[in-house]
Order: sequence, then structure tokens, then C-alpha cells
Amino acid sequence: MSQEYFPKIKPVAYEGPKTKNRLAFRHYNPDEVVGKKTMREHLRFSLAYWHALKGGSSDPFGGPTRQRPWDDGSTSIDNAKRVADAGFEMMQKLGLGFYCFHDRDVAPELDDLQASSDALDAVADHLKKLQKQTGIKLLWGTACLFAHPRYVQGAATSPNADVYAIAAAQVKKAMEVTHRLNGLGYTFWGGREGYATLLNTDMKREVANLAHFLHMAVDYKKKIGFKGQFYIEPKPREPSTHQYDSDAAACLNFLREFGLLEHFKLNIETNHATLALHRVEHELAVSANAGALGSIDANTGDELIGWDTDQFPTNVYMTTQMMLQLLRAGGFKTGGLNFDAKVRRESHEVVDIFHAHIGGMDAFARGLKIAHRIIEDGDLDRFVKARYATFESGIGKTVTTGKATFESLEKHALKLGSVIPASGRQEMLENLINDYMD
Ligand code: XLS
Ligand code: NI
Ligand code: NI
Repeated sequence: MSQEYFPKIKPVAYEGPKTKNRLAFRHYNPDEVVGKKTMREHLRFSLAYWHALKGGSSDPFGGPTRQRPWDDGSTSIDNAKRVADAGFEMMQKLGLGFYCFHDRDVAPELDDLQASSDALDAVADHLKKLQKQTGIKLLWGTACLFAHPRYVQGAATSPNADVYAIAAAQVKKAMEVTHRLNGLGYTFWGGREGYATLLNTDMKREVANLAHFLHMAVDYKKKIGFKGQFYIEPKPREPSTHQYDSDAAACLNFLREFGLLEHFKLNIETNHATLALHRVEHELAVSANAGALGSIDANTGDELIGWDTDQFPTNVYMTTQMMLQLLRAGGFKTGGLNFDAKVRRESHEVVDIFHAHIGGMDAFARGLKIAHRIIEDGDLDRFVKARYATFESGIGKTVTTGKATFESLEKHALKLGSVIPASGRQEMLENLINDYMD
């Protein structure tokens, strides 16, 4: 890294809650131990290359507003390397240990497949060097199978076999590069794997084709010896009207149906959960219950807007709920908290990207500490345990152990008078959680 891209910004340090410095951490203290691990080990923060470094901030009514001094918008390899240099400086200054990319974020899409793959290789060599210099790791790679016009009707679910083949070739290459960069994972997000109308769609064929595609990916992974974790990232819609991987439960069902479950975990994104009308903690719990909680795309939506606004997460109540699920699931193995989030169109200065990440990191640090205390104190867990106590002895135990039958339950039920279950005490529990939110 020859040039400095953010000369005015010093490496962001932990200064504690009382500091007046807005470019400091108030809560994220990477070496502080929470439970058995440091905050750095728990949280595994990652930069999303596409939002932090690339892309305009255009909306349907206007063009980009951002200053991106490191990106001249050209398709040259030199430009791609400059973007990478700026990205690694940004990660170092923020203390982010990981990053994620799409193939077309790090290198340009050129006129033909071979030229695009060669460009990707050239930039990957540079990324490898930067990783070595800084110790920053690739959390996951992915292929952009949604931006190019050829993918307008899907990639692995396209009605056109030639498009399907190009998508396969693109994923093959992106996996090779992820492997070369020692990526800890590889993500499949099917933005256009879905449909707009059933009138023109053979859903059964499309879903089967998607399963074939993923089986080929599993085979190729073995072939090249890539040990990283495969993830599927659910989202119900946008850009497709109906996306096949609509939520965690739908993904798990699809993976089970096609014999893929052992090869995949889920990458849960907050705003995708809310688009599916779930709280993010629901999606995390569904994944964890299936042993498939892999990674998190950390962002948040806007309550008043019905699309994927990809805002930075600042709500400590929400991060607390997320950390409760993550801690209960035993924490991350290969995954991390990837800030799949972008600054608002109005926040067009470079320093805004720093404020955004600092806020997100502090919000998760607080969520982690609070969730840890809630679990340590144990009042919440004790309440939940007691709520199900009837399943730990007597007739309930026969249900839990699978020994009950309809006949045995009927025999028991006939002996009972009226039964009133205990209160769920939701309000009391909400008050209890609020006691921790200081
Ligand atoms: C879009 C998705 C995307 C994936 C990676 O909504 O979140 O950014 O994380 O393709
Ligand atoms: Ni995402
Ligand atoms: Ni998203």
C-alpha cells in the first residue's frame, strides 16, 4: 500500500463510553474478554466490499452522490487494485479482521468470460498480498449472479441453459479464487433465483436445476480441496418477486429435500428476515436449531420502508437479541458479522463510512456484553425452563422421550379436570430485559 487514502483518519481506538471523540469506540474493546473469548473472537467483524468500496448511491430518482476518491469508475486492473488498497487501509483503521466480496466487486466484468476471469485472477494476486501484509482474512467470497442483463430471469434457475452454463462457470471461478485466498466460506445468495409470475414459470424444474447447480458446487469444492463453509443466504423477494430461498425454514427444507443439508449452513441477514416478516432472532434460532447457523449479514431495515434499505445496525435491543441466539448456539465457527450495510445517500463523505462501522461495532459489542450478562444471571433461562417443566416428568416426559401414544395421552387426559397453563409473563420478561439495557 503505497498511498494513504484516509490521511485524516487515525486508527480507531477504544476510548470508553465517556470519550468525546466520535471516531473512537465506546464499547468495542477488541481484547476485552467476555465469557471465554475476547470481543474480537466473538464478533469477527467483516467489511462488505460492495457497500463500503463500490457502487454509487443512486436511487430510482437520482444518480450517485458519493465521493469515492479511490474509484475512477474505469474497468482497469489498476483501478481495481487502488480500490483494494483503500479497502485494506479502511479495514486496518477500523480494526476489521475480515472482508467479503462478489467477484465483480473486486474485478471488472469485461466483454467475455475469459477476460473477466483473467482480471479476477490479477486482482486476486494483489488481494493475496494485502491479506499477507495485514493479516486480514476473507470471510467469504461469492459470485454476482444478479447484475448482468443475462441473469434477468435467473442464473441457476434461468429458463435458458446457456445462461445456466455461464453462471456455473462464474461460480467455478469465484470458488477457485476464494480458495486461493484461503476464504473461510463461500455464499450463495439467489437474488434472481425466483420468478415474477407463475404464468411463464416451471417452478419444479427451476428448483431442481438449482439443486443440481449446488450439487455441482459441492462436487467441485471437493475436487479442488476447498475446505471453506458453504452458506445460503435467505431473502424472500427483491429483486425477484418470489425468491426460492425465502427464509431460513424454506432454505432448510430445500437443502433437506435435495440431500444438501450437510454441505450448507445459513447466512442470516437482518433486513432479509424482516422482509420475510420475521425478527432476525427468529431466523437465527431456526438456523441454530438445525445446526445450520453459519454467519450473519449485519444490517437493519427501516420500519417505515418496505425494502432492503441495508442500514447500519445501531439498535442495541436488536443486537442483544441477536447475540443471545448466537451465544446460545455456541458462537461463530467459520462465520462472522459482515456489515452488509451502506451509508445513506445523504451521508456522502468518506468519514461517514467510518462513523457507520464504528456505530455498528459498538452496537454489537454492547449487545454481546448484555446478552452475556443475561445468560450468566440465568433468570431468563430459568423462567423458560420452568415453563416447560411438565415435559420433564410424568406424562410430559413420555412425550419428550417419544414413548407416548394417542392412547396413553387419552388415558391421562380423561383423568384431568380443567387445566389452566401458567402465565407466559411476557411483560415481566420484557421488563427484565430492559433492566440490562443501561
Ligand atoms: C442482497 C444480499 C447480497 C448478499 C451477497 O440483498 O444481501 O448482498 O449478501 O450476494
Ligand atoms: Ni447479504
Ligand atoms: Ni441484502
